[in-house]
Amino acid sequence: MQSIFYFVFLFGFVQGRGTTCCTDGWLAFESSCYMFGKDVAAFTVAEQYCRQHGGHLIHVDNNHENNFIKDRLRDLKASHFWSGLTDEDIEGTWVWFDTDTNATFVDFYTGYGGHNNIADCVIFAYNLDYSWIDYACSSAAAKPLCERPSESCSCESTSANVIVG
Ligand SMILES: *[C@@H]1O[C@H](CO)[C@@H](O)[C@H](O)[C@H]1NC(C)=O
Ligand SMILES: [Ca+2]
Ligand SMILES: [Ca+2]
Repeated sequence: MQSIFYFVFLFGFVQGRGTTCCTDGWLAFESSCYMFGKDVAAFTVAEQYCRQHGGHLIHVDNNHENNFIKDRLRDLKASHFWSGLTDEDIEGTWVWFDTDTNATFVDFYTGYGGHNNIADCVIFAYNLDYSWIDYACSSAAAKPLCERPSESCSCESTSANVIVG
């Protein structure tokens, strides 16, 4: 009996550590959760949608995150998706909407992401294998791709409960 309790404790501990928890409808990757919206909208409407669900349009930190997202998009979605990247304030300076910080990583398709005053928001372009292109923010041409931090979760008690039950 003692060893069973020990096992339950250990299992719960190991599961809880490093396990990313996301609520239903959100996909876990590292310390974030992602949701792929179902309806096309303009950039600001897409950002509002993400906020209503506790997040923002995706902030792509690095190639690792970008590759993960592009793989998911290839698997599942034949549509453009908005990221949270914009050069609306200073033409040609790409800034993440959630943190108001300059981008350190970008994945623009060749010929995009330069100076184009009518294309100030960024989509994952499905016709270009989900490389990024700058696009008119007001165009209802892409679906929201939302990101929010994962919860520090109740996986421990959940998995322990499953075993005890
Ligand atoms: C962001 O980039 C612009 C243009 O390259 C630069 O002028 C500005 O100082 C940068 N901001 C920060 C906080 O690094
Ligand atoms: Ca991110
Ligand atoms: Ca622009």
